Amino acid sequence: MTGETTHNLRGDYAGMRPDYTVDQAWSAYSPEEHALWRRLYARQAALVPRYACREFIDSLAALDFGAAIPRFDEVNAKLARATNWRIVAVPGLLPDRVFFEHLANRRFPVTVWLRKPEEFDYIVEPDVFHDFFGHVPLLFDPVFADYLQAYGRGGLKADALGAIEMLSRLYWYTVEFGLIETAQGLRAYGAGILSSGGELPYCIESAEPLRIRFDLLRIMRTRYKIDTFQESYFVIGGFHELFDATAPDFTPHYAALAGLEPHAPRTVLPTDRLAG
Ligand code: HBI
Ligand code: FE
Repeated sequence: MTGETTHNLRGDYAGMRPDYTVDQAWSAYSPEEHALWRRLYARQAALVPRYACREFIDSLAALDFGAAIPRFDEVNAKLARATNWRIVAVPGLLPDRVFFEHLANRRFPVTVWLRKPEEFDYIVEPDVFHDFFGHVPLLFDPVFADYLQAYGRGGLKADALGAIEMLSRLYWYTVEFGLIETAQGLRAYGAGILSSGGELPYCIESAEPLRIRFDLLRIMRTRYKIDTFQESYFVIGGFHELFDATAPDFTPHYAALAGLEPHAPRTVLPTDRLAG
């Protein structure tokens, strides 16, 4: 979301603080919402052992938040000890700059509202299930946690250089829809996949999508679609690869890509190394 407005979004932005955070009114969640949370959790938890990366599986097992919508302050006590991150409650999608500012300070924004039962299979905007189930477990992995903070810092610089669109592709093809090569084969680490009932098996088993080895410039030049399963996935060998690739300053990358036509999501380039 690169627009600066938060209009026509679902969340209640009225009472938020200047940094866009709100309180998680945990007692306001209804029994029906906790029941929907349990159904969403049960569906994904059944898929995770076969399709998620080891770091996600281990962290999910240690957290144990399947019985009800989690209390953010309870998880924050554990998260602070693990990687000095914490989650902050927000009304929903944030303007890019605000979002980057939180990540740069090891704060992950988690939406407070839960989808409706009829959105069980698909939701457009991230809700508390997408944000919490999809993103929070990997905040407990030290390398991934450092990558995310580096991403946030990079985002603030990208904002100043007008390069946010290229950087949001990196977020999309790693943090949201990334795949990782493991000894057991391809696994998912992207939150958009891990929180999706259909895309989690699809991204590993389907012959449809392209699976391309991670290539930073290639990713920053590749468009993505937000309302279908991905047509291309990018594959890393480990979280260190993400962290190392994004350590150097991106200014030369932005200069190299400036003015070049972005690739459509389904493009295959002669330089692509296909994986899996
Ligand atoms: N806001 N709350 C929230 N969560 C996100 O994942 C998010 C966002 N704003 C912008 C955004 N993601 C992406 O455009 C990033 O690439 C910046
Ligand atoms: Fe997300």
